[in-house]
Amino acid sequence: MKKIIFILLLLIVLNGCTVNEGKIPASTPPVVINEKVEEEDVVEIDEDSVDNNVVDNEEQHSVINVDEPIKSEGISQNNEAASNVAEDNQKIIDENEVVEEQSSKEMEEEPATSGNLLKVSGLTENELSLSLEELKALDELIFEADFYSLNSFGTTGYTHFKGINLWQLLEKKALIKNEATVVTVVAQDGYKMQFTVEQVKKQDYIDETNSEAKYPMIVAWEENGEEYTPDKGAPFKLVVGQKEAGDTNKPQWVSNIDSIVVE
Ligand SMILES: Nc1nc2c(c(=O)[nH]1)N[C@H]1C(S)=C(S)[C@@H](COP(=O)(O)O)O[C@H]1N2
Ligand SMILES: [Mo]
Repeated sequence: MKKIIFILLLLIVLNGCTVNEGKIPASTPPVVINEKVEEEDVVEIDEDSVDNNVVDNEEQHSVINVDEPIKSEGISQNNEAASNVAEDNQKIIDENEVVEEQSSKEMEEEPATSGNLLKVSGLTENELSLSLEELKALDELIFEADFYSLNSFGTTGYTHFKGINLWQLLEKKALIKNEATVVTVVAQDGYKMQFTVEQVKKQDYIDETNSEAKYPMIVAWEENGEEYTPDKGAPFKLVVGQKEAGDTNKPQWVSNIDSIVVE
């Protein structure tokens, strides 16, 4: 009988031990780490990460991705884990590249938004670099009207613009030279439209829906009663009517003009 009780006790103790062996010691933070493995989709977690008791998600992320590639150089028995780590690391590098591109773009755009000057250069007696306020002060050159637009998809519309007569700006303020033949309007995003001097000189662009309309090319700073705000780029838009009925004039409207180059 004693023997039977002893065997029973022994079985209970042994059974208890197997259960306990399956458990992770209470001193480690198993729940967090195990969840972490699923969340991060990391195939392998090494002992170091557990021992470090890294609990914070962000920190652990960086511990796994930054430290592991260095460690994996010495671990040859698990190529899959190493390549996973390498992939993960590549992801981090790519993300950093994107961040760097964004920040350098911001840096490029910063002077533009703080400067936002309309430049006129090339074959002129007077190179111009005008702020919005300076442009608005050229009262006698201001033109305002509803412009009809047609784009390449056939979309039409009317937009009220207020701005400066471009030919008069070139003739009276920039003092364009006689030998000039081409005017290129360049936007901050690199978009540009090229015109002959004759095209810029023309003061009777049409609206195919309104036989009375006659428009010059203008550099507008106000659209439908609202001024462009400098935080959205240089507040100058080239606006031009149609040469003839069916002329798709909208693509010629250059937003955020940076400079006008005369050649
Ligand atoms: N700076 C700049 N201006 C631009 C463009 C551009 O990409 N960049 N696209 C042009 C084209 S193709 C069209 S149809 C119109 C579109 O004007 P919206 O953006 O006001 O519709 O802007 C024109 N002006
Ligand atoms: Mo367009």
